[in-house]
Amino acid sequence: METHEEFYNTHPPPLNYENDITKVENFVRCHKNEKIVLITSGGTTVPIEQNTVRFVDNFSAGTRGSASAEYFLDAGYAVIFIYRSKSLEPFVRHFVNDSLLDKLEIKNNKSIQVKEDKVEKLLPLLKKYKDAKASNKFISIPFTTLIDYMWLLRGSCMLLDSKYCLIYLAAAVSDFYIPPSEMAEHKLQSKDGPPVMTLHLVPKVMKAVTHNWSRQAYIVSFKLETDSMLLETKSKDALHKYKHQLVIGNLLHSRKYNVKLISPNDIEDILVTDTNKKNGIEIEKIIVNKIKTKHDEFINNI
Ligand code: PAZ
Repeated sequence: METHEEFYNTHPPPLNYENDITKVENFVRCHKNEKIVLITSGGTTVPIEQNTVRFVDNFSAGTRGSASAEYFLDAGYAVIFIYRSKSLEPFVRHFVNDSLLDKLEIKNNKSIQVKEDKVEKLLPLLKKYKDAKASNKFISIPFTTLIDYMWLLRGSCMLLDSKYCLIYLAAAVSDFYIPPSEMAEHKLQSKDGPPVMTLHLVPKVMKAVTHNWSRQAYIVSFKLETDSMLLETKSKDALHKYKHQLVIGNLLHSRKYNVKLISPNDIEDILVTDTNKKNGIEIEKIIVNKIKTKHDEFINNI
């Protein structure tokens, strides 16, 4: 398998990379010696043509990452949100299922206002969002392809090498890709018959995060499985291999109400109860509160 160094040597950065990384650099400078979290969120695309019409994708909606971003802001963190373009974003996520236009009304044929019954939900979210932006506590940077993600991850992690930094790897990143040099240049044509292509393994960068790029930071990664029999073993293996401070194991179908927090000396099962659900408590709130405590202990070297 290709090493991560080989990967970066053979795949140039995306066009907007310099701009994006400068944005992260300025943000980190502004929050020196404050707690900062880098959140990755959503899936990655794997194009199958250079002029991309089609790509391989995955299920991730970005709920975990976008909800967690809101709770990290509540917990006092400055948040860098790196997300798959068009996946869920903090604050906006609360409105994706209902139309924005249905929340507005026209006043005197001249101006627009939010309908009275929608204000109760919209106002606190808008306030939190505006506060986060006004205090420069939140930036977001979109990516689309696996290669975009790989560059953003490395560039950002290299700027986050302090014990005050938390890296929260919630994105669902493809394990396979097609190098651009092996892709068809133009849209594949069905008249040419079923396409034959070889997917390559993406180099494992989880280890590089801890060992090369952000050695001082507190690192949390997620492990997704579909077979409950594998979850604990695979999460422990990941913890052992990558030496992250915490691995959070989750299963595809129960990920919204059950996760396992796996640290070197402890396994904690988190289950959102029916009462929690009724009160609108999301699992990310519980996860973020637990991580905040662990990160504080890490900073204070307890
Ligand atoms: O984005 P989402 O809320 O639909 O799903 C979250 C998740 C399952 C992608 C995340 O919790 C996770 O496990 N991410 C890592 C996946 C992996 O590479 O194993």
